[in-house]
Amino acid sequence: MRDGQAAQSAIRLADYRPPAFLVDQVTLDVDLRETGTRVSASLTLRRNPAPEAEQGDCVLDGVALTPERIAVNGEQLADDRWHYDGRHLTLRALPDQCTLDTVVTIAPETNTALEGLYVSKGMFCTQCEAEGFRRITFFPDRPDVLSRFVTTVRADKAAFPVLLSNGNPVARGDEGSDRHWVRWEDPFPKPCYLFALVAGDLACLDDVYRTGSGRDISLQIYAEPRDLNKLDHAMASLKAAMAWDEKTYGLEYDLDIYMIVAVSHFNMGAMENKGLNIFNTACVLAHPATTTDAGFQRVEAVVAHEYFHNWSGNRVTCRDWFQLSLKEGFTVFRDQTFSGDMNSATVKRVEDVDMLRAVQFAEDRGPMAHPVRPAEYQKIDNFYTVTIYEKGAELVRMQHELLGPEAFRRGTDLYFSRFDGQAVTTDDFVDCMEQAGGQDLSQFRRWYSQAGTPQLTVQDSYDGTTYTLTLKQSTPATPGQPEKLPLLVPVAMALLGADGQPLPLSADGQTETVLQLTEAQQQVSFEVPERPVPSLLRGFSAPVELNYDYSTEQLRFLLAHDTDGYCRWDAAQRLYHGAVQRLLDEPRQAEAEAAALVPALEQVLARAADDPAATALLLTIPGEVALADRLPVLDVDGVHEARAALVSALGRQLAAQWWVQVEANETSGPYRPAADDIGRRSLRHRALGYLAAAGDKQMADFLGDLCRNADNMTDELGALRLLCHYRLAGSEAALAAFAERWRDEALVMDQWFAVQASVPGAATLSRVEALLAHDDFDWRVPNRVRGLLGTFAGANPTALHAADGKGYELYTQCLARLDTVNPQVAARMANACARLPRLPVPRQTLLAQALEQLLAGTVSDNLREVLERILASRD
Ligand code: B3K
Ligand code: ZN
Repeated sequence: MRDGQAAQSAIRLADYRPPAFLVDQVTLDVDLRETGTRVSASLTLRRNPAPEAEQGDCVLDGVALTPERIAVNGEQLADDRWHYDGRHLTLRALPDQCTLDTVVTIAPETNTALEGLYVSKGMFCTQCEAEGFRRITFFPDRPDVLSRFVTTVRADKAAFPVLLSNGNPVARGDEGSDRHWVRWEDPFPKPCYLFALVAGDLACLDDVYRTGSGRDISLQIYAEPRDLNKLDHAMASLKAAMAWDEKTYGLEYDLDIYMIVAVSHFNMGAMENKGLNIFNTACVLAHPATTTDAGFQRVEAVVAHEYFHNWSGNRVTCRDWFQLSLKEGFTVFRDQTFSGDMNSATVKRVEDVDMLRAVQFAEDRGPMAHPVRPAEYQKIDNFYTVTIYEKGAELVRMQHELLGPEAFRRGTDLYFSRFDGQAVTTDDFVDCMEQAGGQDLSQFRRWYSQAGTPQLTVQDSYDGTTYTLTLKQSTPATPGQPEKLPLLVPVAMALLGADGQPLPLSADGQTETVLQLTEAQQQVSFEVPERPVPSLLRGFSAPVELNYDYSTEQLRFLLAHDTDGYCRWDAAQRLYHGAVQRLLDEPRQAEAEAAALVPALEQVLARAADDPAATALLLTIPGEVALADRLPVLDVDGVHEARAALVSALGRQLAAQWWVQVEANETSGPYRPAADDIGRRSLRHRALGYLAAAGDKQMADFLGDLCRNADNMTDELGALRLLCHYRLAGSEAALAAFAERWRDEALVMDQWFAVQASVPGAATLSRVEALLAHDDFDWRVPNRVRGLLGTFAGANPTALHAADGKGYELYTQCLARLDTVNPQVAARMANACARLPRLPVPRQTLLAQALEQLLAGTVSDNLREVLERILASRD
């Protein structure tokens, strides 16, 4: 086992106790060197007076540090007063108040795990959440220790002209002729996971934001000089997010300076370090020539997300990592609402729900299922999941809906004022909502502790005057949680009459209501003059799986008439699922299934100009992974064939209309990442996709031209993807030309790797192997690894699950290699195997063998936790 330690045992929420020692003040001095970087730290320690706090020695975290000096109140500590085992520094008989001085050396230059201090393309940067600060210096590395930081950064002047840390710069100076230093002071006490440091040769885009109260904030976005022209969108997004948070939550920025730095080696999207966000280049750089529409929208969302953390996360932080969703679920809810307000709220809602249902529901069904507030974990890095983030956001959304916007805002005001400067829990958040809304949310709290996707089964009857709905809820067992209790499930609904209009549900004429389901089974009745079509779970009012036996006619009716954008989209999804399901039994019926869909889709297309973005979503057939997830046993090949046949038949039968959309949605003028243009491009590419699937003879030329001549990356990459996916004439030449054009743009090349890894079929395995050996493939760059291996393992079922097990061999070999470089990314990528128990034999046996073999070798704690959970899920 690496790390030279026994397997990590579980950490439990039930064992939480406040820390034995608090740190009021931290003075850091970081002397950056090519080798032998030295960190001097001075901590003002104070024994925690809280009676329930841990007792005994002062134990600080510290991983891979080489101690050079340990002194208390200025005196070197005798050898028998301290012990360092490579993970913890134990200090014996420490006075209740003292100053601890430590000096350690660290090796950022060899840090490929990208936790703590590391080097990315010649610049120093940090990633401390969740437990990276312990790789920089000795410290109680837990979020409930809040300290004031003063940080001095020293480095070579020519190689690292820019030296940054949290807060405000307060002093700077030279050190001899070739080195310099800058001192930063952060006035806000913070947990050490929000510490950041950057040193590099960086260009900066400067701007100023004037807050509602009239303060001028200096905004600075740093990147490599060559990327200076790709920062405008991030800056505009940041200013929009600052204004939105003032308007929507009454929250203003607090420091005088807000900095963002783009780095190319980064384990996830971005990090909200106080006053000094560090971003994956993929989430900050944007330029029409190199960035797709989705990329532009991602930059806007992530810039906003990290900015919103300044209050939801930084000013009010988490007591322990079990409370991670306190900051992440709430902040995702905030960024989702922001993006909806900036673009189309309906389109954003559908995209978010689509992702939640495809990815989070799958997580809930598999071995990694866990509650929004987990009760235990081994490696917290493995719990930055869609459950914590996206399901957590749904829990906040439900509270917003249950309370209504005004009471919710009173609740957030109370939360931020009551807990400012504190480290708190999800229960503290719900307490504020309960108080502000005057509602008892005790049953609602079960959503935080109970894992799994609730099943909501609805039946109805009509006796000529009374329409009765019977609603049942149950949550399936998940690992470690065999029994589940009923939840408070808000079910927004309407009843549509034969003319497509919603019927009044009560004497006051109201046409939509929110049922609050609290029992395992409940009935509700409405007096209505005709048998209605129910429009259920409007806006996706709760993260549940709705089982109602809609007839095909009812679904077509909802698709044509429902005014709720989510329900319309869901009706289309149900129609597609139904068609694919039937094709699995009757593979030759694709033309007939398509023909049955055509009238409904023609209606959708007739209204396309009203909302191209929503139309594109309505016309999107679920992907292979989502389709297969509906089946008890994963039929990878069957789903691929059925889906491909249906798309191709729809392509042929609606060919004329697809061409109309291709013409009608060509955007004119220079590229704009604005919602209306983005919508038109997405509908146009949807239409092109159908035509390519149909084998339209003009497609190879049309797409080849588009790929060559496009003035924006959305068109260029969209065309390349279709050329490759359908292996059209000219696809290899297009790939070669694309690589030639974009060889120096890393983010574009990530897409070039991804496109090739996504081509369905076992033949892609040899392509992936070849790309692993490509000069531009680099195991140390997570974006590149995600582009190639993440796409192959996560989005290409017919390659990963190739019948002879070759996909599993390649994949587990890659995981083993990646784990030696970057355990966090390896563990995340291993989640692609979580569907193991639903694979048919012999695939299940082949994958299990490959995983067991991997586990038998040397693996990190991160990867081991995931592999063990997956293997244990097999019956
Ligand atoms: N808080 C960070 C995530 C840190 C992940 C550490 N493994 C980004 C975010 O959610 O804003
Ligand atoms: Zn976040």
